[in-house]
Amino acid sequence: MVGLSEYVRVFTAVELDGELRRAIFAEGRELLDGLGKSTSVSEENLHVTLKFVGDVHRDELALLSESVAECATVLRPGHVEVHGAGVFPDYGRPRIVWAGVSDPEGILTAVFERLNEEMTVFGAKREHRRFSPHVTLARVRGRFDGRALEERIHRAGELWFGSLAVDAVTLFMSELERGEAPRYTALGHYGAAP
Ligand code: 3AM
Repeated sequence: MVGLSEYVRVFTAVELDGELRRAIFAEGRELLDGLGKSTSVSEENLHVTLKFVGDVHRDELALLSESVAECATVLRPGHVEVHGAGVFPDYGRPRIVWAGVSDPEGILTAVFERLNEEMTVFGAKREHRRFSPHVTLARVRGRFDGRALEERIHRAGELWFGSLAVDAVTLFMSELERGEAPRYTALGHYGAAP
């Protein structure tokens, strides 16, 4: 059983195309340059999380995939816009630096709401906060000048990254290795009902 755990850490997300990832990553580097301790999400790992599920037993993966597929049937294919940047929870003590995702038609929110209900069957915590779609650029780790970041974001004006075609939900496995970037592997893609 070397390296094989019975449990896998999984989450659902919308993938970004390569061009968007490149643009977002490059801008993120500029925004964060010299501001202090943060860990940037690698270019290949950039995504829009829908619902974090957590550790699920391998034996449950087939059922979980079916459930994600069922949730994805509420997806109305369309576009969302990736623009702007900000932090969670606030510039005074930022923890997450993000690129914004606007979803005026609520296509991501609709799927999130289904997943938020259905994933509780697999041990996920129901999220009570309003869903705020975003692309995490970096996690702040220590001394970091949040006010300087606020100023930079303000000065940058309206950062525009691009339009994202949403037509599927991806179930990702996340493998965490101490001191290394998490490794995300797509276990399945689930599209809208035809
Ligand atoms: O893409 P973002 O950064 O919004 O923060 C984690 C990341 O979201 C989140 O799941 C995504 C993939 O790792 N995440 C990790 N642990 C979590 C937890 N215990 C979590 N979200 C909620 N609860």
